[in-house]
Amino acid sequence: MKRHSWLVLIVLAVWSLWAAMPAAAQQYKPEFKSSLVVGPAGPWGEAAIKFADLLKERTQGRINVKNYFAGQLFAGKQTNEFTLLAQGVADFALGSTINWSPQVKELNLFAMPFMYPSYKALDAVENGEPGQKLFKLIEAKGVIPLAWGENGFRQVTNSKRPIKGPGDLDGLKIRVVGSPIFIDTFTALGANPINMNWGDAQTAFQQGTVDGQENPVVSVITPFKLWTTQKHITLWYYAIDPVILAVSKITWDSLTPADREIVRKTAEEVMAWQKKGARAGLEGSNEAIDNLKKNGMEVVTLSAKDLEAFRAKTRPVYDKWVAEVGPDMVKAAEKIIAATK
Ligand code: X2X
Repeated sequence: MKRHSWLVLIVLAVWSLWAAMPAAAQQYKPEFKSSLVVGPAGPWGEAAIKFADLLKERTQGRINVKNYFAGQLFAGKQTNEFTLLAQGVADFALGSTINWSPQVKELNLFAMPFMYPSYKALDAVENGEPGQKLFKLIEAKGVIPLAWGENGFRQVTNSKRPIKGPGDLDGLKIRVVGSPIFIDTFTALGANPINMNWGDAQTAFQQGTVDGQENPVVSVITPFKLWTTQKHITLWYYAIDPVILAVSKITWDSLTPADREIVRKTAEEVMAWQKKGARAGLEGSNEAIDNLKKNGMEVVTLSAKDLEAFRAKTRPVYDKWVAEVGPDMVKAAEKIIAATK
């Protein structure tokens, strides 16, 4: 053999050894970016911190996740978060299904007005066939979902008046996420929905350019101290908002199988803890609601008859969105929910 061929052989041999070496021995990038709409306070942000800490510890620092809170990573619209994740601009995200529903329209299953009567119904849908199908749909778009978590049941607040029936929403400017089902729902209720990022909404409440908003009590209303701008809250449980901890497929593929296992297990563990946190003071206790009152909010609770009036007004929105989400998926969820009643 010529000297030249020997050289080629040696290079090939060294290269194949390197390629076969477990990636753990190779270097991952020094920082994995994780996106969040909210800040570090409350169960949502706290879970992101816990996830990053545990991953670092369990991988001896190989996987170093940095949380970019308050939408720092997407800069533009919060409804772009899923796209950034699919592109690998964000490695991880702990994101709301609402923000991802423009890209994965089946996720609107959780925003169908007045669909979920209880946590039990929600859990059954997430853990059942619809939940599994949603994870597959997300994965097909380049994002690996790791575990369900929760923002919570969304309640409406405003600075103007108590909302006891659909008529009370007439003309109120309500900030909503830029996901079309919310525009439809609030339009049907006679309100004036305004699409805005969560970060911008804080200024709008302070300046009074919008009157109200809708978000869960423990995960958002409390950590953001919305009582400083919003006097009234109505507990109407009109939509549920799961969050999902997910990783970009690009990032996932760069990890060793052993590290993937650590990531998945840690995500499941942290998100089970997160879900409990999102329900604390709401389920089996009134603590979270009492705390709103203590901070000066006036709380409206609704009778079954009051709720029916809201449901009737938004029925055409529900019917329209059955087609968007997919009739089979909605039917499967309706069946599961009926069985939990
Ligand atoms: O923007 C919102 O309302 C929030 C924080 O709940 C979501 O990210 C959907």
